[in-house]
Amino acid sequence: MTAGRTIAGTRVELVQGDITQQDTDAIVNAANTTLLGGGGVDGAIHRAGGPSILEECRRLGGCPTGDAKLTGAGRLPARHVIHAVGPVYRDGRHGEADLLASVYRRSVETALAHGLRSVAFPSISTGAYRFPIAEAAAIALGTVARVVRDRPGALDLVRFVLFSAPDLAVYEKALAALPA
Ligand code: AR6
Repeated sequence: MTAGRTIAGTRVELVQGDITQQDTDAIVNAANTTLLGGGGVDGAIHRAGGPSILEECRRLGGCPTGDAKLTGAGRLPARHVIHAVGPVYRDGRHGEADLLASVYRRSVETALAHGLRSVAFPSISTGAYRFPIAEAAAIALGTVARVVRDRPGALDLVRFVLFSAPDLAVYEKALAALPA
């Protein structure tokens, strides 16, 4: 079963799965400031997408934390990859929440700037970067809801792709808690 809500004309969907298999206009990569690859989502995307993504990333000259940059998607079913750099979580007192909100907002804005209509996100910063997932889910969904309300109907679909059933359950709870 797919959980979801429609917010200002945009379907916000939660699924358990693999981000590399999504056929949305763009998938979002949980990247680092070098944009030169890594483990987790980043490793999976470069492995499945092939070398053209890294070739494009090399020309981008990195990306600051809280921001996002777009490339093609190589052999992936998606058309584009939005490389988004979430914060490393230290203790919650180093601007982590603002930076996580920023990375979701900038990712959606990047999709809109390129005329894209559907985007799939992983749970940014909650793996290697250790952001506590309940707080991260509330920030992710709250930020996306705000951005789509500001641009009603500009996007058809925002899908969150959670790797595990427990992570999906956390996002379902956060989605249900969003104000109408
Ligand atoms: N599809 C969907 N979700 C996945 C997948 C997948 N194929 N693989 C892992 N996850 P992480 P971060 C989940 O570590 O915390 C890299 O080295 C995973 O279980 O990928 O933002 C980068 O280069 C977790 O819930 O991203 C950076 O250096 C979530 O995706 C650093 O890790 C995010 O985990 C970024 O760390």
